[in-house]
Amino acid sequence: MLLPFAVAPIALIPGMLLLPGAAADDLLDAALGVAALAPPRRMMTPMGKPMSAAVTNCGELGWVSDAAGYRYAALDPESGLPWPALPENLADFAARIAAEAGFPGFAPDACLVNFYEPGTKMGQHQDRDERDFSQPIVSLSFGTSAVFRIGGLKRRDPSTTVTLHHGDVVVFGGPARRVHHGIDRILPGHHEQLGAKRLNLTLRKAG
Ligand code: MD3
Ligand code: FE
Repeated sequence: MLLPFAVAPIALIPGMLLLPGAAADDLLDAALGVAALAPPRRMMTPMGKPMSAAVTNCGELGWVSDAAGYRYAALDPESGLPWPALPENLADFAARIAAEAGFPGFAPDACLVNFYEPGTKMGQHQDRDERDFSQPIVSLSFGTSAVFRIGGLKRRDPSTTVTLHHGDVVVFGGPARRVHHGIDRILPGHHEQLGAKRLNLTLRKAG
């Protein structure tokens, strides 16, 4: 049997496990393949403002935002086509990491891909468009580093920050699944494939 974790996991808050550098570059390559098929775009918030991050998706379902609200959709509204398939290495990696974190049987059907330029951020929010909050979310970060803010279940709860680096993986489950969170700042830096950008993947069971 393989060792449970290749790197020592760090419990950030109950239910939130950071695995520094656990994601290898083949997972980044898979994400860039998805972006080549379904180009990242800045979606409109229901309030009519463009989101800061450019997003795309792969898998059976993709997260979309427009004047009608936030939801998961089987078709890319830009092309009218199904989202690209969820690459097998990403699905397998997320399932393995989730199982090791105490969530056996995680079978992601959606992967949201966020691209951040320097100077962009993502405001504090909860992820609540998924059907079953007993299912975790697995996040992979690539490229330049970012200041990730972790709050609590209520918007006004105290928050802390942690910097996420290239290859870092975070599992959000159990009591951490519904906490407020956001990206305060993208740090300056350079990556061979991504330049100054940061790429974040979140693997989810949405449907
Ligand atoms: C905590 N993305 O896509 S990943 C998002 O770096 C999102 O692009 C950020 O928040 C990013 O919704 C943060 C970390 C993350 C993702 C999902 C969570 C943290 C979470 C769901 C529940 C709790
Ligand atoms: Fe989120």
